[in-house]
Amino acid sequence: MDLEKAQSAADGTLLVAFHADAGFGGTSALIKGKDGPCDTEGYGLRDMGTLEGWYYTVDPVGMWTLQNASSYRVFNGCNETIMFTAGNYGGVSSGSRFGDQSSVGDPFNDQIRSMLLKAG
Ligand SMILES: [Ca+2]
Repeated sequence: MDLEKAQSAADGTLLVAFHADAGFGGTSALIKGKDGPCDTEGYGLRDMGTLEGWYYTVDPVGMWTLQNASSYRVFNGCNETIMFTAGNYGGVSSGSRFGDQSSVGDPFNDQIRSMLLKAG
């Protein structure tokens, strides 16, 4: 991460923290939004393989955490989330989940590839 991106990440609003293990364990990746807390329109993580255009910080293990996410916590109004097993909101949809998810369960375990987040 270059300095400019790091500064931007520091200024963003924390939306979601993904963890590699269930129960909010293992390595984590923090995703931050450019437009403040979640509202009813919310945010979309279209491609969790690249997160192009997003502010984010990850541990030294890097993007691996996102591809192996097994739990996540939500912040700043992003109470409602919908997971997808393919990019661009394709594949299997989880339907609306509310609040922190200590275990995303199959078929989403290690397979979240895109996500919608909003105020629910
Ligand atoms: Ca995992």
